[in-house]
Amino acid sequence: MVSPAEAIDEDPAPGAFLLTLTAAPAEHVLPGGDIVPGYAYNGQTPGPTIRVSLGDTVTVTLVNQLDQATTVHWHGLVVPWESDGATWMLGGVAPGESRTVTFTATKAGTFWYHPHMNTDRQVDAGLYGVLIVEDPAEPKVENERVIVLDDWILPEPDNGALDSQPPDSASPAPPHGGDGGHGESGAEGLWLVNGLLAPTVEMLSGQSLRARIVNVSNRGYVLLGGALGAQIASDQGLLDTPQTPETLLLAPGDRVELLWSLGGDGFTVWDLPYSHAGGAGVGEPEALLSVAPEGDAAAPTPPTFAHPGEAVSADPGFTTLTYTFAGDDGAWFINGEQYPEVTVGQVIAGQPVVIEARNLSAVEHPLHLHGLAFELLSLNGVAPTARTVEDTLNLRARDRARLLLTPTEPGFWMVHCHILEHEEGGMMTVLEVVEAP
Ligand SMILES: [Cu+2]
Repeated sequence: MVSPAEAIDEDPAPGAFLLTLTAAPAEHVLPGGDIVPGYAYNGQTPGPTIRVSLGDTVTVTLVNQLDQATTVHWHGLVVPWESDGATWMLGGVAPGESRTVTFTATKAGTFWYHPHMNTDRQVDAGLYGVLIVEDPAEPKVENERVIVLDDWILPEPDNGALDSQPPDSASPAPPHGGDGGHGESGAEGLWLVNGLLAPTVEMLSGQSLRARIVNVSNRGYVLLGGALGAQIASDQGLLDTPQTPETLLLAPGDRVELLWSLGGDGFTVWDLPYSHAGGAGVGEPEALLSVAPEGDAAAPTPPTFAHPGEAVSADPGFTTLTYTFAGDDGAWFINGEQYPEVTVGQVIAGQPVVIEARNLSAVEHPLHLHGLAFELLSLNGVAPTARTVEDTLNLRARDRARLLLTPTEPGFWMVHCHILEHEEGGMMTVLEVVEAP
């Protein structure tokens, strides 16, 4: 399995990355050969991986060849708010139109991009891609794979029901949206890895591989298990302290980076049964991908990254904002409101903010903040064992999380659930960052 094809920089000058990103109808070829209508960026799903260096100026012209308005959002990056792809006060890019946005890559890590309009349908239709910001100071790893996880409902071989389903002309819906075969939140799907079913990653023994894993599913959770190796990064780049987790939950929107240093033995990464209600999940583990080293060289010493090593911050004790997630199928709320009829919160750039997020509903919600990375101070009163900086945090039923952040970029930022059907169902609000007086 290879990584998705990378975007080619249209500006040869160093320090600047220029890209034309065209959203257009496309046909997806599923494992087994079925072809389903959908959307794609530059003709590919996942879209072209945008790879830039820390400090680069990134300029992207979004060309809309869809039959509906769209935008592109840079998930996890702090960008000028007008470039963020949210539709608050700006609206979308109409069919046949284009819009150029620019930002500076200020944080190294694995990020992704996707539309922020009719989001559940457009992402489901295949509009998503990965954005990597490289820090030139980081050690080079011999191998790297961008690993995009999306869950699809594959057509039944004998009835072709999905083939015969005419696409909704306003928003084609490929057979997406299950829960990776696990959980109780809907139809059964299968996890595809870069569009492939249980692919094999080939590499040489005696080498290391940096796996940049992104869950782009609308609402599918994946519980990674198996020989995961070292976790070196999460949503917002390198961890303060590398971890060796036995399992890793990736909620919709989450990213993780793993480092695999292999001898002659291969291994499989599994999607383990996961229960959205707590306790043990039901079902069998499913193979997500396998790694098959060639040769029998000894496992190398993994490269060493300069993890910052900062300790978990002390809770300053005040609460700036509270976000209460509530609702059930059909109506989803933050603080009793539904987007766009929301109260716009306000915080000041450069001043510490503590957000308390509570999930009063019976289902999980991955909280996502635009333009604002946050440190998890505590979950249900318990501080994490290691400092973790995220932009997407899963809230289980009844969870209460406290988050610390210092806004840097003035503007209007979306705060929402990254289960895209919940977000489109109103579970989204706006936080304004104003300049210090
Ligand atoms: Cu939700």
